[in-house]
Amino acid sequence: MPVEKEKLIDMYRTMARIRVFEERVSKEFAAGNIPGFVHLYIGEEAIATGACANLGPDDYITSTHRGHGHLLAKGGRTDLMMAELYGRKTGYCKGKGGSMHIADADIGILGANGIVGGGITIAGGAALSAQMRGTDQVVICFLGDGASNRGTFHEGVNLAACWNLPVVYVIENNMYAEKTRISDTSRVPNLADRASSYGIPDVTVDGNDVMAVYEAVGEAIARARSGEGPTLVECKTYRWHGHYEGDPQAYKPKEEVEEWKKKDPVPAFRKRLVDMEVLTEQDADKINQEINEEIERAAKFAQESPFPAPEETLEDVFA
Ligand SMILES: Cc1ncc(C[n+]2csc(CCOP(=O)(O)OP(=O)(O)O)c2C)c(N)n1
Ligand SMILES: [Mg+2]
Repeated sequence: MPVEKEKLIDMYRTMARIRVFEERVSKEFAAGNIPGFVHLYIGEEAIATGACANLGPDDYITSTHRGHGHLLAKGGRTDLMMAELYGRKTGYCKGKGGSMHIADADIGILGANGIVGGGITIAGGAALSAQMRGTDQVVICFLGDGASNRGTFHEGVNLAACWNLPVVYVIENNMYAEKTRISDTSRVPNLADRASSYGIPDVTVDGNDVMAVYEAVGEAIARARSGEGPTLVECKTYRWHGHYEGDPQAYKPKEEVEEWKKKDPVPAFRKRLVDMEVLTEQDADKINQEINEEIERAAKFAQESPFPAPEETLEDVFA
């Protein structure tokens, strides 16, 4: 089915927003303006964008420690996210959580997560709740190749399969878990092949092709919404930066990084939309300009916001 022009433009805007947001975070982190840890998604933008373009505001996602892209693609706000990264009171968690604790239940973001594989069982719970309430809501559970080796993956996917839960598992195979290559920790060439152990469908796609992700996840979501249960979608991609900002990355061959940079998903999608005459070069430049201004405003908002007061430290710790 042809995708509406507005939707395609929106997807480009989302990819550009993720890229510019994270480039700014990288710069501010290096300058010492952002405390704690940040794990950047640069190079993987097509996955969150293509997957979440299938969701409505009532649907859910669970995210990871590398979550900025997922949160932005589901409608998270750049100003509140930036303020949270800066540790400011105006941030999503009042500056007390940082990158890995950002959540916004009002728009179905069930949280970034510092526990690798932690979202898998949360996604199952949200999907079970949708099923019990008889809604047509679905859940996308984002996870890494490393997380797919965790016990929660087997438990969560198996139970979701048995109970036909409306969840789509999107494995972002960026080839590394911290410093370890997936080829050292898995003997299956496609992680999605593991779906056969659970009796659910699987698909492996080019994770740098936003339309391929959109279509594959779209089919999986249609199945989930109509009560046919979960699907395992594997998206092959690459993380351009270190595991965390500041990671010396001695374990990554330079040529490998250069090869993947040639497959940059953001300009590739821009070119595709220009070739399809969905956008002109001028339209695309204008979008980039608007996004640059938005991120500039978000950074300024964060920088000018106050830190939480020491006496607020224990507020909101228990719900
Ligand atoms: C349960 C658990 N084990 C280990 C860690 C430490 N850790 C943080 S990220 C990470 C690697 C995750 O790799 P992957 O799932 O492939 O995600 P990626 O970082 O590549 O996006 C590890 C081992 C953790 N946070 N939680
Ligand atoms: Mg990984």
